[in-house]
Amino acid sequence: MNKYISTFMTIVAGMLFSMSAMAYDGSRLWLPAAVDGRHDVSVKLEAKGESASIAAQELRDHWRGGDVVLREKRDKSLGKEGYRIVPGDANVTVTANSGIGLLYGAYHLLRLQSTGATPDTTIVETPAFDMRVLNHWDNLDGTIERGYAGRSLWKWDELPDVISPRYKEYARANASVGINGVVLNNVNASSRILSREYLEKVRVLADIFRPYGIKVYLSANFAAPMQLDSLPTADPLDKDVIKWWKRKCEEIYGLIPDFGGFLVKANSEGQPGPCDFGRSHAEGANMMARALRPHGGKVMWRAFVYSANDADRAKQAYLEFNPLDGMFDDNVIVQIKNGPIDFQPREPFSPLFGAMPSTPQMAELQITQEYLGHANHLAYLAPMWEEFFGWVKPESLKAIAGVANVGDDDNWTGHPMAQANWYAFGRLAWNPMLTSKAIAQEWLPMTVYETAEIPAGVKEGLEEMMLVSREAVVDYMMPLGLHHLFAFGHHYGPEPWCNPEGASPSWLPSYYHRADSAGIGFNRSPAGSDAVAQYPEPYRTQYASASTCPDELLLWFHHLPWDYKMKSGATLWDELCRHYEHGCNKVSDMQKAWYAAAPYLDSSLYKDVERRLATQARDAQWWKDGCLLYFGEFSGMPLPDDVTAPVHTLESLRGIDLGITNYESPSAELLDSKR
Ligand code: BDP
Repeated sequence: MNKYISTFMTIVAGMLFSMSAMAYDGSRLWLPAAVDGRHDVSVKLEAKGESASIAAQELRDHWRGGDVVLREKRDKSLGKEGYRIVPGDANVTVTANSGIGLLYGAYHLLRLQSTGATPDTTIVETPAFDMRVLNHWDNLDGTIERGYAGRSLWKWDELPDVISPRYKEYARANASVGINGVVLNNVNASSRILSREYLEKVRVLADIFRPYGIKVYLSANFAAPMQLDSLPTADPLDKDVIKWWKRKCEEIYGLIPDFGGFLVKANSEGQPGPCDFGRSHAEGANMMARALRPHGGKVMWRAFVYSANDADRAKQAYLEFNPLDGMFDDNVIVQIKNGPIDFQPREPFSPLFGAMPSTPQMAELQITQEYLGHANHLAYLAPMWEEFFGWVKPESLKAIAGVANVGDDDNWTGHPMAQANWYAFGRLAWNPMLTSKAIAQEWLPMTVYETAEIPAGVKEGLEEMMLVSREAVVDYMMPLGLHHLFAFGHHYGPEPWCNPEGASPSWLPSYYHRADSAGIGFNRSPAGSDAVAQYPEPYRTQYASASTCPDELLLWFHHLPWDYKMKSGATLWDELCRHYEHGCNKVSDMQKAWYAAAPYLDSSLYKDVERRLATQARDAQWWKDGCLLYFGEFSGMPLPDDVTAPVHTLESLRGIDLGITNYESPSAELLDSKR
């Protein structure tokens, strides 16, 4: 062991110890704790600029592993943001083409330190995607659509004069995982964000984020010229409209020279768009792209559309966008949700991926847990994203976006364990080949363990708890390819029966589960809606027949009789019941793993997660009872012997109305009072 590594190891132990002495409020995230003033590391900075200075300061404050040289040096293979770390006997050298590359390299070193690893071989890293973006669904009034961690971080009323220290902390957290773009506002966008008044505020945030390598983007309302400046139309071919966007872009770039561009939700769920004026999505996107082009900006144009051009909503985005392939300007990127419906606990990949070979595409993942138990349920999402990258090759994508789960709660994400999803999104955006296990093994010791002495069994228990959590949610909410069984509006609990007056059919659970006395599931086979035809081979053939369709997607693609014989030999009904039971059991395993870790965790963290796991366990039972009692009325079959009896009645569950909005997670007290 060389001198450098041995110093490193002694110091790591000391640092982990000092970390344990700090009170936990979750605000530290996975980053090193505050400076303890006990270090004597020399950091030699051979680079200019603010990002490089931040890199040097981070290491001076937190690195305990020996002397470091940060050097800016031309090296084509590293690109704009990559870095090389070379450990030597006397010091470790980080090289990059830019200050931001050095900053990423510095965070890499700190990550190694916090996970107890040593930089003993050369490390070369470059990001898989140039754009790694967080989409905030934050409204200008401080609410967050589908946000469960308090109110918006952006204090619009105080900006531009009052600057919250959290803006910088937020930028630092993003840079530490390689996120380099932030869309500040909701896709259901208020035009006001493009007014001069708000752009002055946005400028302040952009200035704070810039040294951390983060570009600011804005969600733009397509009708902004009408709403802000009373133009009679927002027709993308109208010359005054074209001029309006051109001027608006000039104004924006005058304030924010490295502005990233626009994210646009057009002609979707009531938002205005080019189709209102008889124009196509491509005509709308290109008009905005041309206004941005002279300044180097991009348009992220969402493909989340489902106007009824087919009876099956799962086919609609493809039908609308596939014919537009090749018609978009090259600074437009079509942003596609991972699945064809809407961020369900499990969906197959959207067939639009790969179906527009001449159009840059990006994936939109949802970090906030709109459909996975809000801030009440522990659901580590990296396994879901790993599954997605198993289907959709990262090389086929130009960029990646995640709908943020961040708010102004002290711990940023509501559920303390949901920080792992923000972290995992960033890490996967940088390197989509990382396994969810490897990411959990980084995040846990950086964030959760209190001492280096955690026994191996307990540590593995916590890793397992995270790794099984998403599948547990799938099992107790909607296994075997079922989807959208949620309560109306807030999407929290089970309401497979829900049928409010005036709702669009494709917002109703019965549209998706199609349960009747003959069976359950959505027939998307060639004999049904034939959505399978939109998939490339080998998936098309595989999904088309129930006998080859994987169990976990079976009822997504097939409507099958209750006594259909599954691959296991059990009937569909029995297997469905067992999945619900299994999901509930997994939550109690998660509770046990957490309990076993108690002596090694900060007590307030322990109690917070323990309380949320208890809510999750009760919710899992609610889901199981609600779904099995309801579907049982159609199947007419009894629960198999190995599945425990419900504790609720269907009647009582049908009567539950949580009375919450799109902006909140129900409290444990509310849930207890309703069930
Ligand atoms: C759905 C949400 C809704 C969003 C919409 C979108 O329920 O609040 O506005 O997606 O992505 O998941 O535009």
